[in-house]
Amino acid sequence: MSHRLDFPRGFRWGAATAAAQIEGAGREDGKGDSIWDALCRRPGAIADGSDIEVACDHYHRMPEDVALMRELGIGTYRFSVSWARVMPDGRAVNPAGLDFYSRLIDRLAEAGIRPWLTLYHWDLPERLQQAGGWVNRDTASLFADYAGAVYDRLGGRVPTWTTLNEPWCSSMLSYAAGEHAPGHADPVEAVAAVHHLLLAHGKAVEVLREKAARAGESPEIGLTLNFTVAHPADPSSEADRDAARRIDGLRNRLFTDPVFRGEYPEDVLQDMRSGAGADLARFVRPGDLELIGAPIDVLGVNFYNGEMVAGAAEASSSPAPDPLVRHDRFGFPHRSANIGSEWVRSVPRGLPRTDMGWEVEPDDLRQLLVRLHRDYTGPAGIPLVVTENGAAYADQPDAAGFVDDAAPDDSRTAYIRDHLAAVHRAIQEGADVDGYLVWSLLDNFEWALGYTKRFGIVHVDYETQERTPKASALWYRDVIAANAVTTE
Ligand code: PNW
Repeated sequence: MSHRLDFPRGFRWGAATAAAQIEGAGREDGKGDSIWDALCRRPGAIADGSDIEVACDHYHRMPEDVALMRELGIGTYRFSVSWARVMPDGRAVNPAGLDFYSRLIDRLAEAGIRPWLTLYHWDLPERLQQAGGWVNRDTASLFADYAGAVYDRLGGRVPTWTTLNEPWCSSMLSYAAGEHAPGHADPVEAVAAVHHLLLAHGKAVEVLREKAARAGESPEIGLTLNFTVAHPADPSSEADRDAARRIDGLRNRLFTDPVFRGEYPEDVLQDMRSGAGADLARFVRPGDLELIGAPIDVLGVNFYNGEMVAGAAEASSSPAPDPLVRHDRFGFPHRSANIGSEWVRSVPRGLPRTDMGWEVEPDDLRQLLVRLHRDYTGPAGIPLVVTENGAAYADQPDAAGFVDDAAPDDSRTAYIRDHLAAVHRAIQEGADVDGYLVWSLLDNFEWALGYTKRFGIVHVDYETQERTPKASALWYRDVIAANAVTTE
């Protein structure tokens, strides 16, 4: 029997992308290099040796992409602005860079699509990285200047603003794990980056609020975090429960506590300090936490997967001094992102996985949303919006062996459907969830994995740049039109 799950009236349906992953036009109209342009030039850094000079060529095909969204009934489009396009050296405004986003917003308005603007989706101007990047506290102030410059040009036409996308990734994967740009593997740099990113968020919120107030506007302002749900492998084992507490702390509470409570979680600071000598508190100055904890209007939730974790096996319970430093074939260091808890093991749950190797367990999303509402956003009276959720699956050939129009992609449709059902359950359980944006509109540059993973509901042929909606896109169009999901 099939069930129709109706979503609340006014529920926001949409799709998300990010500048570095789709735009291309790496050097056009005065754009400066970002740290991802630079990382792409480093041999071995990107799995398929690719770069982002062209990507999905969205910079030139934007009108076509907006028309496609309109056909799919997309109501909200979350995109990011490239700081290095707007400020090639991270400081001085390049009006031609802002022109592109101004045109995009005009097109969206014509198509009846609400823009949702993310200021930082990982593409720091390379010039600022040369001055230390997020390890340098000055970057937070420069980010506030950048936010102000974007508001000066686009404010009033953009109802929703996200300061940062996933600061966990731009600190831990970028400065501790060595995976994302700038590709460093130093836990002390990573904790500095955590604090300076959050400070940048706080300073940007302050600037945006000031500018909006002066213009008599009241946009929604928030940030987007990525979350995991950490389950102890054996709930009766103290070591496994401690492992789950540590991962929840590093991935979730390290960001939600300062933003919603104005304080860092002491247990997490202690884990990082004693386990890796990385003392985050050393970077905190008076007044910082007041800024970081200032009220926001919406929390963006990016969710892909949860995990089951276990403590160290007996023999290795006192970890070696530098536990997980690996060097890739080019000699670059990689390290665990779990600062001070490097020895925590991820234990497979025997669930199906996407092409990212990420386990599929939609109920983790229900648990996450209910918990965030209970512990953080409910008391603050603000809504949650799922700002990213989706899955990478390779193209499935049709019966004749061809990958062509509306290629069947049942796995992606099932992933989105089941996660939407989980969102629906969370709402029934009282979580205030106001929207869902699928990741991603288009197949695109999946960071260190290059073009090898396809997250799009729309297929991109990288030879011809032809866009073809996959079956999941057509299915999603019907969901949006019905404001409902039908499950088996
Ligand atoms: C997010 N992890 O990245 C980003 O916001 C997107 O730009 C990206 O394409 C998408 O998810 C898919 O990866 C993440 O290792 C990257 O846990 C890595 C992780 C989480 C999110």
